[in-house]
Amino acid sequence: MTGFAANATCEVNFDGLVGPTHNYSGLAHGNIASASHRGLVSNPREAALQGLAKMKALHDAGFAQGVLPPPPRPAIEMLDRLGFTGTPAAKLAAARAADPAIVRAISSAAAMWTANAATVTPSFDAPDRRLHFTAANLQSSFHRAIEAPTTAAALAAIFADESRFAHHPALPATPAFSDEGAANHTRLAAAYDAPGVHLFVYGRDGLDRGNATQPGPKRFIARQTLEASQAVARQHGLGGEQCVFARQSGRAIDAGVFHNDVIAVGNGPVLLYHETAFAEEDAMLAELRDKMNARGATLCPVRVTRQAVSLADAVATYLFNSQLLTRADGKMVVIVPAECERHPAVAAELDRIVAAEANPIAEYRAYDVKQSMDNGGGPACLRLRVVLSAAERDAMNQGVLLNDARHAELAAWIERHYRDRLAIDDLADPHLIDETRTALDELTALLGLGSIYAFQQVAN
Ligand code: SUG
Repeated sequence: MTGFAANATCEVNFDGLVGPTHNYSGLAHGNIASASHRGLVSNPREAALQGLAKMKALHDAGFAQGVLPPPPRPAIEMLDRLGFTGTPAAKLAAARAADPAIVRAISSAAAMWTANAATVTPSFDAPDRRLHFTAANLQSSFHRAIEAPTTAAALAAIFADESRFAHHPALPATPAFSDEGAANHTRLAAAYDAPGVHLFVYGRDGLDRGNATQPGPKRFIARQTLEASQAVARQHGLGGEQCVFARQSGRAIDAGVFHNDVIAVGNGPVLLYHETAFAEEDAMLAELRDKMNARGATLCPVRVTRQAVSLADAVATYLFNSQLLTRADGKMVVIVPAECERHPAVAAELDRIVAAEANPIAEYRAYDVKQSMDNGGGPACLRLRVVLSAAERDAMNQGVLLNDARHAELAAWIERHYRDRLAIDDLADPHLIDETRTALDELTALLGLGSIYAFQQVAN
């Protein structure tokens, strides 16, 4: 069953399939969960099954669900660029001897958080009526910067028809254009097939003009720059009347809000956010409201105060890293991490939001994605939203759309190939190279993607 009419424009959530090397290396900057779980033994099989169970539950509830494949890890081709030579196993051994931190970085399964994979503009809003993608450069950390080329290749293979889908190059991978993708971008509109206003949230200026006015974060770096957000909007052909660029509050970043989707989520005309999210809340709301009004939409802000949920509790439970989805009856359901249900203040706030008449949120559902949560990735991090018309859904690769049969195949594939424990020292195990390559070779066949990985094209 589907919650949308077959000919309707709808949002498809593309969740990242958790890769076989999911681990707790504590690599992520400004991400408190990642830092505090550093060194723990992970369970990649459980992580992948938890993610797949969420996808299946949403599919069963009538929401269109897609899946994005993980990149090969360890990323052996990166070792070539760093001067290591020999067979793949020899390169891995040499990297371990030279610097185990390199092995940890090239083994990260962080691509599972596909909210950071790309920024996507629906065709409805683009002047050329094509759907636009920009893979994020993720330049603020080495373990994530290496995702961009594989992400771009996967998106190009899935959305191949150039008359409908436009793929832009990732922005220059330098601090001035630091881009972390859709985690800092929200489209607000009356409906999926109504004109949208794009809220781009950034943490700092990328280029120094000598006139910085806002206090930035002091403890952690801001990962998204204004210049990056503006460049993505330009690539996609979005005009000034379609965009709002708003600065994150430095205080939120310092409290562990490394992406705006840790503190705000939007869907349709609804923006659910914590009062500490933005540097200039009132000005942001006024601009958003005006631009939405001009495009026939009425903003519905749902504000959570510090009294109701402290900033620390919002970060610890990932209340805002939730998926806000439109049900078939037009009401919304909010998909939250299981941690929210167990937290009395957060659960009470969810009850209040659901009961309030002033917003269309009518229900919340909690899912267990703990393996991902412990690295700082909740339900919203795990998915890339793509608004697709019926014709675009028909034109894309069908193999990555979840259905009962594909779910069963993926679950069996995970059971066949994934380990149930992975310690940091295991990342240098040369068997992981062949294990993951064999698994991903099968996966690309299963999803009908062809050869999208470098190792499938050349021996390396
Ligand atoms: O970039 N964690 C990710 C979590 C990303 C969450 N995404 C969104 N909020 N949209 C990050 O901080 C930890 C990986 C490690 O240690 O291997 C990590 O990269």
